[in-house]
Amino acid sequence: TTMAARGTVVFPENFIWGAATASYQIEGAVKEEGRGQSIWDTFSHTPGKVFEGHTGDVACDHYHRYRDDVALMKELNLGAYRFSVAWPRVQPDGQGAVNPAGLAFYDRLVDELLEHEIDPYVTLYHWDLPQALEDRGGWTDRDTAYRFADYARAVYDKLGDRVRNWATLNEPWVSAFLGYGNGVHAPGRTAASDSFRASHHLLLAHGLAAQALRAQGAEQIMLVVNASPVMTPAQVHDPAAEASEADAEAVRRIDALLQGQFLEPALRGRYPEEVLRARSAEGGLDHILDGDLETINQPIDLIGINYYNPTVVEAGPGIPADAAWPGSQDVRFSPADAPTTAMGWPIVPSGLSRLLVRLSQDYPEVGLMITENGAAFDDVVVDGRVHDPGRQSYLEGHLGAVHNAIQQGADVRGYLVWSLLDNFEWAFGYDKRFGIVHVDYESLVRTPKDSALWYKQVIGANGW
Ligand code: PNW
Repeated sequence: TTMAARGTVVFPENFIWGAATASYQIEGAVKEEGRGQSIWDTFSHTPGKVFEGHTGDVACDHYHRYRDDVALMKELNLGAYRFSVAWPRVQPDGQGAVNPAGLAFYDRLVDELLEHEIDPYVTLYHWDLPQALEDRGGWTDRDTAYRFADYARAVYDKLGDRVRNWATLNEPWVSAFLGYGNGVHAPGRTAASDSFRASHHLLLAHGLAAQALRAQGAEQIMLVVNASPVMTPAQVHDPAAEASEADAEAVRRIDALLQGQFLEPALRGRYPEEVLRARSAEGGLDHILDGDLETINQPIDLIGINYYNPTVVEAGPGIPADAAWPGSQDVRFSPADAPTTAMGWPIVPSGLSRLLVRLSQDYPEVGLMITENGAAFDDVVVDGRVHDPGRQSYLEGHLGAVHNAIQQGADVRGYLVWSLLDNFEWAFGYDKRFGIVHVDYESLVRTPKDSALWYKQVIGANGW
C-alpha cells in the first residue's frame, strides 16, 4: 500500500521507481550453458587493464542467485528493474543460430520479475560484444550493426510477449570513445578514426534494432546516453555566469561530442557541425553512407539518461589531448568546486535539473527516464549494517533535482538507481561500490545499505 508523502517532495502519480544493473557487471557464470566470450572477458583477463586483475568470472553470481535478487528487489519496493542481456549468451559468436540455454536465463528472469510485479526494462547492449565480432573489426566494422539487429530480433522473439520496455544501446559514447579512443575500456583500441567509425556504426545498430523492435510490436523503445550538462567552472554554481568566447566554444564542442553526436542523429537525423568537423579531421566521413541518417532517425519513445556529474571545461590551449575527445587539444577539463564521490566525481545535483529541463525542451516529442544515477563510496559492513550517509544524501539531492525539473515542466517518467548491487565497476574492478545493496565478494552475501532502506521508504511514500 502506498501512503502519500508528508513532506514537500511528492512525485507524480505513476512515477516509476527502480534500479539498474548490467550483465557483465553482475552475472558471473561466464562459461556456463554455452555462453561465448565477450570483449570484456578478453580485456579483464589481459594483465594491466583492470584494477588488480579483477574479472567478471564470478562477479555477484547473479546468474545463479537471480531468484534471491528478485526477492530482494521486491523487499525494497522496486517497481522496475533494468538489466542487460549478454549478447554472447544468446549468440556465442555474435551471429547465426541462437543458443536456447542462454536465452532461457533471461526468460526465467523476466518471469520471476513479473511474478513479483516488477516491470522489466531490457537493455540489449551494455558493452559485452561477442569477441568473435571484435575479431572481425568490432564496432569499426559496419557489419556489426546488422548483426546487432539480428540479435535484437532474436531476443524480442523470446521475451517480447512479456517485456514492454526496450533499450537498444547503453551509452554509445563510452563504447566508442573509451573502447576505441582512449582504450580504457574493452576492446582497448586507441585510434580517433576508429572511435568515430565505432560511434557511427553503434548509431546505425540503434536505428536498425529500433526498426526491428518496432516492426515486431515493441511498446517503448529508448536509447540510453551518458548525458551530462557541459559548463565552465563559474557556471557550476551560477548557470548564468558569463563565459569568454573561447570558453563558450570549448563548451559547445564537448557538448556536441558527448550528446549531440548521438541525440541529433537519433532524433533529428543529422550530425552536429562540430562533430562533422572533428570527424573530417580524423579519418574522414566515408563510413557515413547515403541513407544512414534516415535509418538512425527512427521514432523512439524515451531517452534514457545516465547522469553522474556535470562536465566542466574551459579553453586551455596546449593541453595534451585525451584520446576520448578527438580534436579537443585546446580544451581543459577542470574540477568543479564541489565535494566528490569515491570515483572523484563532483556531486552537483543541480546539473541534473538543468540537463533534464534542456533535453525536454530540445526533444519535446520523447519522454525522459533516469536509467542510471548513483554514487560510489567506500562502504563497510559493521554488525550487519552498512551506514552510507554519503550515498543517501547523493540520492536525495538528485531525486530532489529530478523533482525540481518536473516542476519546471520536464517530462521525466521515472528513476532507476545505479546500482542494485555492488558490482564489477569496469576498469576499477570491485574496488568501487555503487550498490544500494552491499555484496561481500568472499561469501557473496547481500546486505541492504541504509540508503536502500531509505529508498524503500521513498518509493512507498512516492516522495518524502
Ligand atoms: C556507466 N566516463 O559507466 C555505466 O553505464 C555503468 O555500467 C557504470 O557502472 C556506471 O556508469 C558507473 O561508472 C560510465 O568515464 C563509465 O565518462 C565511465 C564514464 C561514464 C559512464
